[in-house]
Amino acid sequence: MLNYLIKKCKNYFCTPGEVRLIVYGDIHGCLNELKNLREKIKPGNNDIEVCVGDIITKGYDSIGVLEYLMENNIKSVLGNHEDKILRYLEHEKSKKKNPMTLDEDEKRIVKNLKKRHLNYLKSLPVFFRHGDITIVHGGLENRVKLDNLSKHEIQKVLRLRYVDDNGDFLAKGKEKKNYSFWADVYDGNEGFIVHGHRWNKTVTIHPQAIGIDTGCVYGNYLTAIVMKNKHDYCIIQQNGYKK
Ligand SMILES: [Mn+2]
Repeated sequence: MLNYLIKKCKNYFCTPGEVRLIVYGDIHGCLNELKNLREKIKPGNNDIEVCVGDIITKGYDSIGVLEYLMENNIKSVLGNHEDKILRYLEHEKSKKKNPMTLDEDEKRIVKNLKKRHLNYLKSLPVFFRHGDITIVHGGLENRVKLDNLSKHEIQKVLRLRYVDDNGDFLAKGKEKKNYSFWADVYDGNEGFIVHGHRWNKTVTIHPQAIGIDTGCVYGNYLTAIVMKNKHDYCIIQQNGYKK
């Protein structure tokens, strides 16, 4: 399937005036890989570029990625890693001891975060819709409606991997006997979903969703999906970060 998509891509040109939705998988601070991937795609003025979240942490240049996304008018949805930094900073405002702890990398990010970076992070939405395509970081339970998310449901959208046989969220490590990857049972009621969060060696194609986190920060690939619509898209990849 993937080979077919890549072959199909060889003659993939953007005709003038056409709008393409370009979605990037989890970048995790891998600035050069993002630049190289965009060099291959050559986004046009009409294209809309959106990241699936987890643009920062783990990689070598999180602040550089934020700066680059802002400079190039690239949007993102919120990932669990951006959310963690934002929640940590909210706790810092209070006089009580911060209940959250950060690793060294996260501490460095917080230290170097300028006001404009913070504003960008605060502006990230939980989901992004473009026609019948929806972008979220983690995933969606069938009964959940994106336009009416509770605080608790937002956390699940950022983190969802597996659901039980009732279609309910299972926390990481809590997978029971009869569980499914959410996208394998997703009914499409909130559009065709492009997501990240659970990385895989290859893009994962589901009936009503596609997963594009291919573990760039773990040395695999950074993936972009270039979409004209949910039936007409191609996958473009860049080698991941090698230590
Ligand atoms: Mn994630």
